Amino acid sequence: MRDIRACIFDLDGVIVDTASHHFVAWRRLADELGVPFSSEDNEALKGVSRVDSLEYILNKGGLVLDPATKVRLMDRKNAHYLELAGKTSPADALPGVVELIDSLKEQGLKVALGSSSKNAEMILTRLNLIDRFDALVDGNHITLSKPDPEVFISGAKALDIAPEHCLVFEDAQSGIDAANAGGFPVIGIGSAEALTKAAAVIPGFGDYTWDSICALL
Ligand code: B16
Ligand code: MG
Repeated sequence: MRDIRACIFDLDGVIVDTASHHFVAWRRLADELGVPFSSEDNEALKGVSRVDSLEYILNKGGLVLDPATKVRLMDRKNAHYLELAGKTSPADALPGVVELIDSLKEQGLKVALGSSSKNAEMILTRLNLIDRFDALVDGNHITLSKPDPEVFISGAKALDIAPEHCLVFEDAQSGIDAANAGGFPVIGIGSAEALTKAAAVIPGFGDYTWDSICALL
């Protein structure tokens, strides 16, 4: 059995389903640019930073834009995203996640956030969960986007716990790849067809206790 001393949670798709808001907001921007944007494109953008997501859409459409226009487009996408995600409330936490975090804390494990999102603190605050985290690393603190392991390595450093003892929960392939690159054990949240190279993939936390998650490692 692995010696897990902390868990690092991704935000979008693991703690709350804001991925659907990102999808709606990126699709509206892509429509305005005349670039097709499918749910497969959205899957590829999960865990990917705002700027890299815009570059993906521009590349797909063969569009070359100046830096100021790119900033304007990202601001517009984010404003639309905030209209949708700004209504997040504690009831939006995904099934089982609050219970899992509480049971980790009761057992003396540390809990950190490892998200690419620059809106992570706002969302955690709206979920009423921010005080439960021992460390927060998000898109405002990192220079390299997942699949680079920077976000998780920073989280482990903030907790002062080695990566091998920090279990990552991730819904995006880019995040699973980031965890593996940093030497973290990782559990995928979603479908085993969409996610590869995780120690295990579970559909969500609803049917799992901490003990049953440990048994998967
Ligand atoms: P923002 P995560 C990621 O969050 C999302 O999965 C991804 O779709 C989004 O583009 C990225 O955050 C940046 O978000 O525009 O809010 O800074 O899954 O790493 O928690
Ligand atoms: Mg995610």
